[in-house]
Amino acid sequence: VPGLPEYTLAEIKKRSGGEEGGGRVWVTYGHGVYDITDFLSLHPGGAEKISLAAGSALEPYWAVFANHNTEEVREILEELRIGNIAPAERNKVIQQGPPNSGPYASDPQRSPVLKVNTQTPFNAETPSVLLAENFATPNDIFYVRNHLPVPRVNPESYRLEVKGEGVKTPLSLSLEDLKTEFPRHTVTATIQCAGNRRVELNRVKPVRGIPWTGGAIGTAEWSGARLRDVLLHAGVREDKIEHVHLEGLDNNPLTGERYGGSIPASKALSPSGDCLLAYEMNGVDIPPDHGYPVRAIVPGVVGARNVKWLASVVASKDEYSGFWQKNDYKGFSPSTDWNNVDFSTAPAIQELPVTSFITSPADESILTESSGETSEVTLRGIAWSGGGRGVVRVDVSADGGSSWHTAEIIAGADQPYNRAWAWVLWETSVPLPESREGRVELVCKAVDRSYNVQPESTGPIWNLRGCLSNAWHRIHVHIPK
Ligand code: MTE
Ligand code: MO
Repeated sequence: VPGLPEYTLAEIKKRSGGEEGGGRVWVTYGHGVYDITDFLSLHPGGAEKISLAAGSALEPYWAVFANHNTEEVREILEELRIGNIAPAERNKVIQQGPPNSGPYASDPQRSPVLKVNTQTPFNAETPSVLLAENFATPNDIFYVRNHLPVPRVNPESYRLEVKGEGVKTPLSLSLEDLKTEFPRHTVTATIQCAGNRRVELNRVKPVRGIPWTGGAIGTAEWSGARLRDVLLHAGVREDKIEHVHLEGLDNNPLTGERYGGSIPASKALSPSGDCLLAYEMNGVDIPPDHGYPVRAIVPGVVGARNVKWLASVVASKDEYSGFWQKNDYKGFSPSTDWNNVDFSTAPAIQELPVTSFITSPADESILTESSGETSEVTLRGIAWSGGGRGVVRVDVSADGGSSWHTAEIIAGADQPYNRAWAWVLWETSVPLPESREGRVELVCKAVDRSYNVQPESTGPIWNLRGCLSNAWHRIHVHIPK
């Protein structure tokens, strides 16, 4: 559109939100610049979701929420146009690129929708307000937890080694072998990082680790060969092994140490364990960040054992001896500190405990009179438990836990007994207390199939490494007087 003012990308960022922006929200689409401030409260998906794009391009959001890219939506947008992107900047890629040099230079491009914690290695989470938008998390916005540079693997020369004292016939499988010699099996499973919700522990006392909020969790439909089938094909000696090692191709550029871990042999071999050597994520090749061409899927087990870029599977009497199995990803008493911690005294985390999380409204958001939100509030979220236990109930309270409302499970309720690998999505409306103040606390807690419940507060589960943070989730909303 000629005749409109031109803005650089930096200016657009500056003018959007914050004090300098004077509370306005600008976004770009194509070459256009749009002031969407007055549209925020009209957005059918709620102001908090559209606000994620503030100061940046809409395309990456529309790539994951494809229902937006319609004539009608583009027309609404065009009415809000205030300018054009400066010509010199029009071809800037709307992805997050890796560094130009160094060990991380061949990392892939990523969607700017991801909330980045560290660039090298790349660690980024799904914005929590988007978590419960889809039962299967779109690949582009699935959280990424990398310890090392992403290995770039040639699918032609790729081999998966299956070996160890516990197999009679070691195998060296190509990607094609894996796809054609073993039945294809599909599992919908949630993966969660041991450190998800670590920030909540940090508020008690500082912990070491990436300060994940609630978005280091995601659900996908994974397809591949069953780990059990492959181990049986290799003539596994079931009674001779205790552990199955899973080692990745990614390695430390300085020490050469590879990422790896192990799982109990009983889990790997169980016909109802559903462990996969997966080559597809949500119906496409596993993307580079998530383990192309093959990753282990160990449903119900902490993210750390779902080893990506899988190089080898080793059947063994012993647990894997690498750093991430033996000296990390373990839980300790709140009184254990870095001076007295002895990692050999605690078992490696495998199955994760029950958790739940309110994804909407966003923490500290303001409820509006116009949307009828000030007498009751609609909450939405996710809940999940490890070990296939599944979630049987989610309770929500607007009065600090004196009274509870049981939420409706809106997706994922129907999962097999003891094989409920995926989260549930839930929703409920809760009346707000009569005598409410300006700021109201909303909490949720889930109950799993074993009737395990979440702890009420974070203090008693605090641990120096910030793992296993699963207390009642608490958010605050503001109600205008
Ligand atoms: N596998 C390899 N090879 N290297 C890694 O750094 N990170 C682990 C696990 N598998 C990791 C890995 C951790 S800690 C988690 S939480 C999950 O992968 C994250 O999987 P995602 O990046 O696909 O979400
Ligand atoms: Mo993790």
